[in-house]
Amino acid sequence: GSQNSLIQNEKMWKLMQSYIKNDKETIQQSIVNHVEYTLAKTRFDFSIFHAYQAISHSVRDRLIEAFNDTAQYFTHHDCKRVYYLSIEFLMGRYLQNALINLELEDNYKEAVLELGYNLESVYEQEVDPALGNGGLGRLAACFLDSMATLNLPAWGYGIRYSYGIFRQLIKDGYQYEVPDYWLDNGNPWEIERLDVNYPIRFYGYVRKIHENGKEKSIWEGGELVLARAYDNPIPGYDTYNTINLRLWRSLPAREFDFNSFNQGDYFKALEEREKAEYITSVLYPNDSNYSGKELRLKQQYLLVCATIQDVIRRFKKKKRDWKELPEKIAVQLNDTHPAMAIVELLRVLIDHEGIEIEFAWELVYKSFSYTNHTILPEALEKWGIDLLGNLLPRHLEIVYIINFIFLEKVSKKFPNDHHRLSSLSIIEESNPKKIRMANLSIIGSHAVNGVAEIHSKLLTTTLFKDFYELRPKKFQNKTNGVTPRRWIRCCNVQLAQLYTEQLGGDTWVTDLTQVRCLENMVEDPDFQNNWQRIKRQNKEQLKWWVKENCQIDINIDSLFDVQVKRLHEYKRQFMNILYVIHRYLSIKKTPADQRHAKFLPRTIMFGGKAAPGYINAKRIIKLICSVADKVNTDSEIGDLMKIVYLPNYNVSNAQIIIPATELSQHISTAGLEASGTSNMKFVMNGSLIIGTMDGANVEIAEEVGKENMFIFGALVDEIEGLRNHMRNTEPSQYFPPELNEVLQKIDEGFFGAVDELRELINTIRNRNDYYLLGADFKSYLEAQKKVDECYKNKSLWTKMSIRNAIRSSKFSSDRTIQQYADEIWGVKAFQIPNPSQNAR
Ligand code: CGF
Repeated sequence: GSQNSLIQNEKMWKLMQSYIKNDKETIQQSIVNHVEYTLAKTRFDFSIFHAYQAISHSVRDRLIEAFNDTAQYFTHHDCKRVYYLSIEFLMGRYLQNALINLELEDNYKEAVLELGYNLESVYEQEVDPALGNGGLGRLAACFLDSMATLNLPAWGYGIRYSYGIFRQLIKDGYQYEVPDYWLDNGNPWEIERLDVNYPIRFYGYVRKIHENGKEKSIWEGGELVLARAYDNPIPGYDTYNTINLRLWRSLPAREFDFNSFNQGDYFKALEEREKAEYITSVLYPNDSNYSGKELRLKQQYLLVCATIQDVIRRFKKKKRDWKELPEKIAVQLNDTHPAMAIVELLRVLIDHEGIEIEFAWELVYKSFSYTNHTILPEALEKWGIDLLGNLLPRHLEIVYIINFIFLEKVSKKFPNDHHRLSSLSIIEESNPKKIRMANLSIIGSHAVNGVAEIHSKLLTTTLFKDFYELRPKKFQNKTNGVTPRRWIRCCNVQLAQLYTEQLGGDTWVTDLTQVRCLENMVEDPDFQNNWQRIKRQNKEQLKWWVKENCQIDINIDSLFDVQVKRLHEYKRQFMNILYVIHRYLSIKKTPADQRHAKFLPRTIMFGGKAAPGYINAKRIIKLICSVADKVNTDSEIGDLMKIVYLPNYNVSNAQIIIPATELSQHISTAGLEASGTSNMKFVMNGSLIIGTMDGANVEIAEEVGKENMFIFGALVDEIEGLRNHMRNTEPSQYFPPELNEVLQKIDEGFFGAVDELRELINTIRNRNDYYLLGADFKSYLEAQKKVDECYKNKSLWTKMSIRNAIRSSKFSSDRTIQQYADEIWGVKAFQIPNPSQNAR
């Protein structure tokens, strides 16, 4: 209502209440207005990129209307809100997604065409905002799309890095990392909030004072910086609701230190201020790997501190009792990176609001929940107490208090169980001592979840076993999901059309279970033909992409076999390329006139970034590229086999790669891939999976049927036994002969780069094959054989492909988010009424 409106002028208020129209002429006029007045361009200085900018600004205007209305609606209804805290959001391009979610793509296509532009080419102008490393950040992005679509009163909070994940160049088989200054040409999708700035303190000391017979802690001194808000509207699909991703950027604090400016060294004093901007300047390029750098901790604390201030300000807008806090907020920690929020909220409640610690702790505990994404030891965050105590002295004190209270309770339940106490403690008694962020997250949360059944099970039986025994009900599973908007509707337009035609409408986009109804079409020859036609067109598109970006001609009739994901030893790209070498050697051994009868043509594509400091991952890239060089130039092989390293794998090229894939590889050592999410995207787009019983593959098998996948390899319960066997056996005996032969070839220098490739193969020889390539190789070969057999039978393959896609509805992030909302957050949907016929 307008009762509290700060806008007193009737006329202005009335004008603000009208909406932009979406007819062709109005759209065209708004684009041209932006060309003239936002970009100040003339006809002599105009490119398609400027067209992209103007179009985006006109879409943004429409987003902002919905965004403002949604925010007001939530406030008006005083809804319980979800805050999704994540150090990464891997959003991908906005324009197409925004138009599709706003249901304006057709209008814009037509409007823009008349102005001389093809909308698809305009899409290509956008930089891919890549503020994340891989699965974890992309999951956060899919979740935002689902939260908006499900009308949940939710906001994401993250960091506005000036440099996203590096751009990967491949030269002479090596990865080069180029800084990704993605803001070079501005960013039409964000709204800078000049008036939303929060002070953030680092370092300093804690002073104790006594007030009314009580001790009080005051954290002061040190350095202050500001965190400024940048809002990124997130439209839901088939709803007017538009939520927000609020990203923080660090800036120098306004109140500067007169003293230092007075010392005469004006430039030195300015330099100090520049340092503040550095905090949010770059995303750490590690996936599933922890880096204990002070700057990283500063990033985490900046995110947490600004967010908690924002959350509390919103809570306090209305006069109410603190006990209502957990009824009004649910804070989800996407992994442990934002876990300091637990301590920060507690600190604010006790030090600033004067709340007793027991009560404050109850409020915190009920408000927070934590998602774990990995059991890899190298990924678990542990901050040295020196580093933490220096940067955040009051927080370290509070961690000790939390730990003390917690361990006291534990020792009452388990007296004299020192082993248990030390495993549950937040403090690791190493030298130097460390703060275990996972323990802090579990203790400070009322719910803890893993990201796939098998992973959640492993958490309660291994990594968090002792916590589970303490409070079994706290532990849940929330199998990951991906948004069908971006991963079907946007990236596979033809498949989306086929679904819409067959199902007589497009409501499947928000209810993916509907595509299951197509089960009765699996045997239909027309449907199969359509299916094949779509796959072929998508393959055609990827073929052009490869030609353009890799200068390699690939055979459209070959099987497109793809492994794209971060480079990591546990993901076993290494095993894949070793198999490829085996296949190559087998072809070479076959007499030339029999080769085509015996081998099916395959194009094997790899893609993914290696963390800049991860030497073995980089060696794997080198091996892949060396083998590619050899094979692709071998005239005896021709188009029986091509190997491609797809450079700079990111969200926008994933949108081309995934719909074109026929076989995708998800072949991690069992127990090590928490879930995987690209496996879901591939299946949704009709790719078959060759994979191990790991992560979400297990549940994919349950849904689509094992007979429609190529499952191989050791099961998670067999891993320990196999490792022992491996350690006690000579590699030459334990490796199958096919593998020995391949390793021998590399060792001989057949693929060049012999020194570094020897280093690489030594990581699995000498009884240290930790990821068990040797143990799984044989069954991998067999699975590959089955792939070839199935692919020979085109109709069989097509049917399997259809079954994969139409049985994948469980893996929509709408299902995942509904479960979070019901089982962890306790929040309801609030759908804002569509304001007018005009608006849509
Ligand atoms: O999170 C991951 C991915 N690497 O970002 N983990 N982390 N940390 C897991 O390894 C994936 O298996 C998982 O799908 C993803 C999102 O939960």
